[in-house]
Amino acid sequence: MTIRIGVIGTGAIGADHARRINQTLTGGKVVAVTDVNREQAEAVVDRLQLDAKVYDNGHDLIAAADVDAVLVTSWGPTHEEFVVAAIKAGKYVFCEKPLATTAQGCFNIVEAEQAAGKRLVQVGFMRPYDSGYRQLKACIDAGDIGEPLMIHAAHRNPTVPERYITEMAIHDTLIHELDVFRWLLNDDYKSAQVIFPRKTRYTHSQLADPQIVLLETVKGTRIDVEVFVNCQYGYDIQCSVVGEEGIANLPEPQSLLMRKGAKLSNEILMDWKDRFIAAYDVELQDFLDGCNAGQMRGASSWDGLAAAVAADACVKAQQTGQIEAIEMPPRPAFYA
Ligand code: NAI
Ligand code: NAD
Ligand code: ISE
Repeated sequence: MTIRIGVIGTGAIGADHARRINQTLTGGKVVAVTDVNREQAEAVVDRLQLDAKVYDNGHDLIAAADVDAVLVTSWGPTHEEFVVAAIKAGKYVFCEKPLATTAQGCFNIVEAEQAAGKRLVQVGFMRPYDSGYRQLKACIDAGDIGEPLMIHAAHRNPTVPERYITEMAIHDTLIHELDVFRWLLNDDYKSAQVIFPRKTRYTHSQLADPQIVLLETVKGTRIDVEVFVNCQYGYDIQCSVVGEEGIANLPEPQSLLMRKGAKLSNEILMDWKDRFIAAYDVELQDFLDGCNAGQMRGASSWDGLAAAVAADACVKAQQTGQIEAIEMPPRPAFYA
């Protein structure tokens, strides 16, 4: 069956996901779009030649009888409202990260989903679908480097838009690490601390950049993550897991090794769309297949909540300068 999809938010990733659903993946078709900037939604319909109706707002799109499932790709602070509405309408919903910008927002979603009696939500954490991270996890799970003791990681963007502010380094950017390390280590977090190095001149007064986040897991693994979102030189994701018997590094994306002008060089990608292109494809195909099978897979609302609980503690740690505790509530059987 072809799943008829409605897309809320036709910005960078909304448009990219609409493209992949209609042109790359199987089993789905975009039939409805909406954006607070209506002209942009119309331009995306035009550019991608979508046979899709443009709705005035997300709620009308969710209610539309010919929309089977919803993609929430609007700005983070709008996610909770649309995800809860989709759940109440009994529709499957793929929500880009973060599920909500606070743990409370995620709690509200988890409660709505449990009241609906069935998993309806997949969160857009695509890294567990990336082949590099899958290799890393397979290596850890096989015990190839012994128990993981430390992780050194970096999440670097060349630049970010002006509206990106200090706390977004956590709930918009670090949120990927907060998700993927739980999955990689099969562990939860215990505490967080945030350290602010000297500021880059490429930032502005509302954004402390770079930041270093120090995490401790329940099992005692220590993690340091550099979040640097105006690094200029590229989109660069690094992850090095130090174990008892060896070190496993996230593979670099494949790129041409070039000899030219007395230099030996590899290209570094500039855009997350390219860095994780294959992972987004597999992730969204999994969502479409899940809609068809009547069973959601991938990251659940509970995973979204777990990342948000850790993110709240990191935001608090940004403000206090202290080590902040991370306390996960017990996992309901619904999400076992
Ligand atoms: P963007 O700013 O390019 O697009 C967001 C769009 O949502 C804009 O067109 C805006 O007009 C629209 N919008 C905002 N509020 C709305 C509302 N109430 N109703 C309808 N439309 C609304 O941002 P971008 O980069 O596409 O990010 C969108 C979401 O996707 C964010 O949650 C972001 O965190 C996530 N994202 C995830 C990535 C990943 O790697 N998984 C990569 C990039 C973004
Ligand atoms: P799985 O599908 O049984 O999931 C394992 C557990 O991990 C579940 O409890 C789930 O809640 C949790 N989980 C899933 N996504 C998470 C996330 N983002 N953060 C934290 N926890 C998360 O086991 P699996 O085989 O590891 O598959 C994970 C996902 O990857 C599945 O959705 C699967 O369809 C997909 N997958 C992709 C590929 C690929 O080649 N890309 C291969 C196999 C599986
Ligand atoms: C963006 O929303 C993403 O999710 C990207 O993967 C991340 O690198 C970036 O910092 C976010 O703003």
